[in-house]
Amino acid sequence: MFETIRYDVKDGIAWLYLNRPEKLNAFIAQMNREVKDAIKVATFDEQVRCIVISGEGRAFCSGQDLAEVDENMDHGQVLRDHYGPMIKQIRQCEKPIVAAVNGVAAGAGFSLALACDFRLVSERASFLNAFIHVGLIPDSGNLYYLTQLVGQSKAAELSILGEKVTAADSVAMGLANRLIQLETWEEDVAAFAANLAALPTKAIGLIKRSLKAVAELSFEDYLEQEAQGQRIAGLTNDHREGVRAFMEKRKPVFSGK
Ligand code: LHQ
Repeated sequence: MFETIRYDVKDGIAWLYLNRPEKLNAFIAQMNREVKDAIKVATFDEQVRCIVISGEGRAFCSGQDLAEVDENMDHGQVLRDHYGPMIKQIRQCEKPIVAAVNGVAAGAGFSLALACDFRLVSERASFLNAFIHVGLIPDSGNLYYLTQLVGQSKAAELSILGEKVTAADSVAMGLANRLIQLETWEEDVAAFAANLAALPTKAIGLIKRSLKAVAELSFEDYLEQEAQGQRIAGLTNDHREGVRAFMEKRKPVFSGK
């Protein structure tokens, strides 16, 4: 079904691996399209309660494949046609999405990691806003997310100086959530994803909706959006199960419904 990515679903988790390791998983249009399509499939697959994006080989993603860039390319149109739809598909998804950053995330690869809800970094990971080194500006939603995560000043520094951020520094500056040792990388990522897949999936989606609303709505409208979200959450089986489990002094078992 896919050629530039690997996509598998197991135990409620959709695993999406960027799969052009010889190019450090650089994007070509087909890969933009396949990531978008896989996220769409995962969004509508009732079995899926968490999505993990990672890279085959030593890199997460090195951004646009520069071998595909020539003077005939309209970079704006490439964003409208390929990168924008991919990032929007990720933003529309109400399931938790984890970027398991196994190596360097550069250019639009950095943007892809930023669009996810969580960034787990291995000791080998790094982030690089590489755009400046090829005379471009951060794209694919990069600065929208980056400024929210690290603030204007740090976002300016990372984008204009284009210096590499190490895994440890990325956690310290709030860019990444957890640093994971190499020896336990696979099992710790799997455990993080399994935990997410066992939480109340509908409530997670509604939290994601509220987090987006913070940036988009006035306070009045936000409070109304929050009330609508809580109304929906209050009608879920998982809410009932959570309350019942608390009263019965046992661990809840959430179904995602
Ligand atoms: C690559 C790439 C790559 C091709 C490594 N392309 N081959 C949107 C709209 C329209 C147009 C333009 O772009 C965009 C968005 C963007 O993403 S612009 C930014 C594009 N990305 C970059 O500028 C990053 C370029 N890559 C690098 O700076 C380095 O390769 C990093 C820092 C990612 C990794 O460095 P190293 O670990 O030292 O690896 P390397 O440089 O030796 O790369 C290994 C191979 O992968 C090498 O090929 P080779 O045949 O010599 O082994 C590279 O040429 C190839 N590669 N990134 N983006």
